[in-house]
Amino acid sequence: MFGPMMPYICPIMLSLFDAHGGMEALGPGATVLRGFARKRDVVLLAEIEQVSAKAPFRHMVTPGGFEMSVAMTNCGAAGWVTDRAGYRYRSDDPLSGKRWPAMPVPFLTLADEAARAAGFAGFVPDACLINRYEPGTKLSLHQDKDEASYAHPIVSVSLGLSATFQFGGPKRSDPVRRVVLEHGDVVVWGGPSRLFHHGVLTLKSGEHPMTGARRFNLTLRRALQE
Ligand code: MD3
Ligand code: FE
Repeated sequence: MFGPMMPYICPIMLSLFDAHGGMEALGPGATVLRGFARKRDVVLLAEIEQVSAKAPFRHMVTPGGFEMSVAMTNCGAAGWVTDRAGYRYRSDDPLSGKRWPAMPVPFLTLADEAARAAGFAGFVPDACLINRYEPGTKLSLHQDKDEASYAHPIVSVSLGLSATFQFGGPKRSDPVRRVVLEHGDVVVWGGPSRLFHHGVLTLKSGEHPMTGARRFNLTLRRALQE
């Protein structure tokens, strides 16, 4: 069957590699897994819909009093919020007073598999911030430092319209790299990169077949305990 001239393609290796279009190192401990979530897009978008039916997307206010252009909601035991009192995690949604919707199992599975592929085995997030971008919205350069420990990686999942992501260094003034993140791309930020500055440039107008004129980003974090 597989004679000397017959190339053999191992189906197990194939199933591993078609899960993503490749891996790129972005920085120390930061890895892009191209297309890692693409095959799960229908399920992930349905879960976003379910979460936002219970905890609607809203524009939060920064401690300085500015309304964020990106709309946000959360699922999991802890949800990231901002208002005039500051940035923090809360176990309840300030809009309803109820706990955030539970973390969907497909989010947990994806977080674990992506973190493992990037070299961080056993990642169990307790917080998922869901960001919704529309054309004209952006996220200014910042650090993620509201979590109890920085020992865990962060897993970020891009869905819908592409965006240009900015990734700097430990100082705000460090030079930034720009990376285009497309539908299905997953980035794992751990090690030294965990505290690097990052942001998303103003979303350009466009239409995505599954999300219309929108980009969604899941940011899976371990916020509460070590
Ligand atoms: C790099 N969200 O919600 S996640 C955020 O596309 C946030 O919505 C972006 O930054 C978005 O805080 C990007 C990617 C990300 C998350 C955490 C990081 C990049 C990071 C921590 C350190 C370095
Ligand atoms: Fe961030």
